[in-house]
Amino acid sequence: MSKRYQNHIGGKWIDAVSGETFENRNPANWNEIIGTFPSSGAEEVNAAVESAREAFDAWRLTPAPERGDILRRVGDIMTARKKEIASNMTREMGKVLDETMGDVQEGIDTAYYAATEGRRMFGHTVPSELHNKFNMSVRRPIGVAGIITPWNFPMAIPTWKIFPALVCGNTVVFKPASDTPLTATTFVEILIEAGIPPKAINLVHGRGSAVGTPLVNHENVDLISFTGSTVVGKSISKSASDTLKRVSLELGGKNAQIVLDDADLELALEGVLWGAFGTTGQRCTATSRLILHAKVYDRFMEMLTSRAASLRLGDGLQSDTDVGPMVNQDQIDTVQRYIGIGKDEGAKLALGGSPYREGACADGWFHEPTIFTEVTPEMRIAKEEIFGPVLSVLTINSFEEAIQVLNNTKYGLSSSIYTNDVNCAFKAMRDIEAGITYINGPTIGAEAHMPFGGVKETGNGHREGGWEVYEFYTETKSVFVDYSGKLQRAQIDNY
Ligand code: UN1
Repeated sequence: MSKRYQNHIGGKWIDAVSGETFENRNPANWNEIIGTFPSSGAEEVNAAVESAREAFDAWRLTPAPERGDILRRVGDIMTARKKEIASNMTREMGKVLDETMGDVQEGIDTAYYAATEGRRMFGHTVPSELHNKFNMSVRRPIGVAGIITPWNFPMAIPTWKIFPALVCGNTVVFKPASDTPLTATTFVEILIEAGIPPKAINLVHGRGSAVGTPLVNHENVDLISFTGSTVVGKSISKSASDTLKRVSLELGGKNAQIVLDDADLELALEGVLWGAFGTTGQRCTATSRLILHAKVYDRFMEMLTSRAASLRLGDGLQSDTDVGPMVNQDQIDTVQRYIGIGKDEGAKLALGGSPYREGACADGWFHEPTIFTEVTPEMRIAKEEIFGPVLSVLTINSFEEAIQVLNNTKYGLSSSIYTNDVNCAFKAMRDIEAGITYINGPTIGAEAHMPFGGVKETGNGHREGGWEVYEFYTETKSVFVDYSGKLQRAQIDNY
């Protein structure tokens, strides 16, 4: 019998009102059921929001440094349990253990950053235009935060959102992806163990349409932070406008790595392999396009196809696995659909192209690393997010053309350029339309203390990570203290 997990609402672990559950399976072996989880809906969301609302006053009045101290303990517990949490994440969503270890570490780094933010939360003091008057701005929590997260970074992304929300004094209703409910459950258990007031952190499992939609529409939810597809992000943005919620959206990407003719090709090769096929390509920062200078095309493609062909597919818990499974059949279907589109558009399939079911991979959602060449900028496989192990290769003849091709997409999350020409590197930093640019590094490599997010249809202008995310989770109040003892009319009595 697989273990039955619960929601966390109103300070208690409880089933869905209907008693219905859904199964969570190991993508490397779909016969293994990780557990069953409550299929929740609007009723559970209402109870969770009520609980978060009830906990808000006491939590906002808890000194911010004390809130930060609790998050430090969260980081300590995550550190002690890092390997165990990572192993369960690999079982639940498939990526290799090294990567799930990194995912937990990203959460730990975020915890320690948030802990110290409790001692900053800077406001401003500025002079008043009047005599005997004092001006300052202070930061206030906003209220109940609705947090909706994806399955590809099942620990890092919830921590990017929930730690800043909490340290700023907000309370939380957390709706994790239904492919990674176990990691979310462990995370909430740790928050409570560390001392977050149980009613301040609510966890509601279930489908996006059943749980996410009522959360977004709820009039007592003050903000929504969402990471996922652009289609869902746009619909969240529309619905949330009815209640004028603050919304932060981290959406799709079509990230490219440029390799110029003066690049260190060995280095660029390691970068593109890690960027395109790490996490089985299921990252919003995955390298989905390689923009390759014609002068090094033949040499580099030979190096790339031979290395990519030798990547070992398998269970992410096996130490010799390079590439784990995709998360579920839907993702395989999407990738297969795009491979069909690429062929129809006239691109050449240079490697892979099929699901993989050999040997130990027979009962898992594996897919071959896939490379398309002869891709032109107008093809859909050059412009649309695929979210799988598929790399589209485009050829260019100059730096200027490379930038033009890179920018030819509606997304703008991450980007990379390999060159030893300092002038090209600086022009790339200036001209690439993306929230993140790596020079001589792959398109992935976020660090907890740097802002993370994108331009164009990748988001709505907010950033996760670093100092910037704290702006999103607080509201500014301007405070004026008049110690003159008389009415002073601004702009009138002083001019
Ligand atoms: C995402 O793909 O949703 O550096 C987040 C990176 C990762 C985070 C990616 N650590 O790209």
